[in-house]
This record gives sequence, C-alpha cells and structure tokens, in this order.
Amino acid sequence: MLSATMTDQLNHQINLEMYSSNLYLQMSSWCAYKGLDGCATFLKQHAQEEAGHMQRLIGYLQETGALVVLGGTTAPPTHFDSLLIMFEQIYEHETVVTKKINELVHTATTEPDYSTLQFLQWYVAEQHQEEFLFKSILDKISLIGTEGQGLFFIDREIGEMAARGSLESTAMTGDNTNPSPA
Ligand code: OFO
Repeated sequence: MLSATMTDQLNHQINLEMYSSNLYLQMSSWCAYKGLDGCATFLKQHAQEEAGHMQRLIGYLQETGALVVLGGTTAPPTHFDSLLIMFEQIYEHETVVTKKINELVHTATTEPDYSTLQFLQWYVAEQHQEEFLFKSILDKISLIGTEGQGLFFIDREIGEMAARGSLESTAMTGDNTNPSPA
C-alpha cells in the first residue's frame, strides 16, 4: 500500500507525463506546419512514448489500490522561434522530468518504499536515455547548422531516427501490420 505522499507524487508524475505527451504532439504539429516532416514524425512517435510512460504509472498505482487522479494539464506552447530553440526547450523539459523522477526516488528511499523504488528504476534509466538522445540531437543541429540547406538535412536526419525507432518497436512487439516503407 502506498503512502499518501507517494500516491500524491506519483499522481503528479502521471500528469507531467501527460503534459510531455501533449507538448511533443504540439511540437510535432508545429513541425508539420513548417514542412519539417521528419521532425514531425519523430516527435509524434515521442508523444506516444510519453503516453506509454503515463500508462505504466497508471497501471502501477492501480495495482497498489491507489486512486489515479488526472488533473487538467496546462496547454503547451504552440509557436517556436526556431527548430533549435524548440529542441533546446525539449532538452530543458527533460531535465525537469529527471529532477521529478529523482525526487520520487528520494521519497521511495527515505520512506522506505522498496517496491516503488524498484518500479522507478525503469524511469531512472529512461530519463538518462532521453537526456542523451536530445543532447545528441542538439549536437547534430549545431554541427550541421540551420543555414542554407541545413534545415533540410537536419529534418532528414531526425526523420531517419524516427524510422529506426519504429523498426525497433516493431521488432520488439512483433507487430508488422504497419511496416515502414523500405
Ligand atoms: Fe517520460 O520521459 Fe521524457 O519526459
């Protein structure tokens, strides 16, 4: 059984993951609007991943008999000054999420709540991967540059990352009902 503090903190995390999903879906829409189809696909995929993180938390809370409370999330920003600024905002956002996961781990450790502590390990690893992913995208953008055909090449590169991501998840789930084009 979860403590009231832990339940409350996990519910906050559920709502933060929901916000992350909405944020990336909104960013995906902005990219599509700007003709950056590779980035749009990548971010749409990432929005689905965030929704998965939320579902995983919901499942855990339900298994413990706690009540899941979905709050109203704030609307994400709709316009971005540039692709670079948008990815900088994503990286910032992910560092905030990491901080929240660390706070959860801290609560689980100090209570102590070993079951939740173990459950949270997946999120600790995931946040490490996500910070690494978005940092590497920022590095790519500064390497390629956004002048001239730079945006085109960045978009193509990120689109290829999305294609690799969906191939990996197809391989993991064995679902090839919607295979990526060869
Ligand atoms: Fe849920 O991993 Fe990013 O935010």
